[in-house]
Amino acid sequence: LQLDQFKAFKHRITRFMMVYKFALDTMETKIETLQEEFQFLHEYNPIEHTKSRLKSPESILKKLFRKNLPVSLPSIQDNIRDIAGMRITCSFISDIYTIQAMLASQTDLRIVETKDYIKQPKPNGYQSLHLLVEVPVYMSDRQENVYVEIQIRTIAMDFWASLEHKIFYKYNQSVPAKMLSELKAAADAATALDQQMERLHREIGEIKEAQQSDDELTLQRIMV
Ligand code: 0O2
Repeated sequence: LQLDQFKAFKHRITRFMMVYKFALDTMETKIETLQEEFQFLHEYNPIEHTKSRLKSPESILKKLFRKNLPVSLPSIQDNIRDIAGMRITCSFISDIYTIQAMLASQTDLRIVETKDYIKQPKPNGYQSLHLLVEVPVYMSDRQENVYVEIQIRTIAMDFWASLEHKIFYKYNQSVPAKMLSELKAAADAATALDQQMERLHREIGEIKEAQQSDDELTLQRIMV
């Protein structure tokens, strides 16, 4: 490869990846806005934390090879849909669906695919809600619709997935059977914990609501 050819290639790749970074920036701003407004309206924040990442060129190439796909920018654009990825960790299961509904109502976002591994966990116990969204990105000379993969999960689901991922790679992807069944049991324990927390959350909400209507009644009596 000549130096000027290499420079041109690097320029193309950088510009290609830039679009995904802008799509992630757009999604981050959207989530921050939702979070702030939700906090203001309901005095409660449904999001514990968010994390965004761009897939490394090495991982992109590995995925192309694994799936036997052509190595070219159009092929990457069409086939690798998780170049831009965002993970949203929520406090409670219901928060996950609240976020999903809020995103679904945004007219400039298109939800291309939904994989609900909470209603139907993977056989190993993995749980998360995956949304593939198409985000418009406005460049100096054109508009591009860019895929962003959003994974929404609770703290317990995230805890499980992070450790499972580490174990999976530690054992070079062939985890001993005993460990697999222990991981599945740990996923069930995480589900039980999430369900218990959800019940507590609902009860606290009901108490808060009753308290609020009591306060409103008292205020009305004072005003009369
Ligand atoms: P990374 O490093 O997190 O990006 P795809 O391979 O994406 O074309 P697939 O497998 O149908 O197709 O996608 P799916 O089911 O939406 O899952 C993709 C991502 O979900 C994975 O990305 C993981 O982040 C996460 N995930 C899915 N299954 C599991 C699991 O069993 N354990 C854990 N810990 N995470 C999981 P990548 O590309 O594998 O990796």
